[in-house]
Amino acid sequence: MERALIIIKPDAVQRGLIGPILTRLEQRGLKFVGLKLIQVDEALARRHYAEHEGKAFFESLVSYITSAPVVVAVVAGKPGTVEMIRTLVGATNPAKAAPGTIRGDFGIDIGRNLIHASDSPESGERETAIFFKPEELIADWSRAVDPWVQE
Ligand code: IDP
Ligand code: MG
Repeated sequence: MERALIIIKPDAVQRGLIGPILTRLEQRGLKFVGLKLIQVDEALARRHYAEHEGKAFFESLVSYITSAPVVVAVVAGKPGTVEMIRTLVGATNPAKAAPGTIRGDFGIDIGRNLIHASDSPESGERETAIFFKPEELIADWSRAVDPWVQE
């Protein structure tokens, strides 16, 4: 199984896009194993985005992600799930993201790109552990619809 951490970022929460963005993931057939509304503090933001420390946009990224509540979620699925979610999310810069992707349908600015999704299974594990305690995840629930989504 692979897991991806999803963050519905402050701009999307403020714009009333929690539902539409979750729907994109849900209607694809993806399965949530964790979901909550939180306020990210500076320490958490710096930890999550540690790979970008020192880049020109880093400080504005920290202030963006801490500027209002976010929804964090964990999606689990078979190998390839993380890559599939990245395709669904679209290019980092919404101005260049393909129509039909979340960023390509809802955004226009790289500094307000609505959603985070883990970029590899390894990142998915690292980021899930940053945002969720093990007891907050429901790893083993089964959906009645599963056999209709996956052969
Ligand atoms: P990703 O979210 O598509 O994985 P990353 O390159 O990992 O993109 O960058 C992390 C986040 O940092 C982006 O989602 C975006 O919010 C922000 N960011 C990246 N590049 C820029 C930039 O050039 N200007 C402003 N913000 C940026
Ligand atoms: Mg990234």
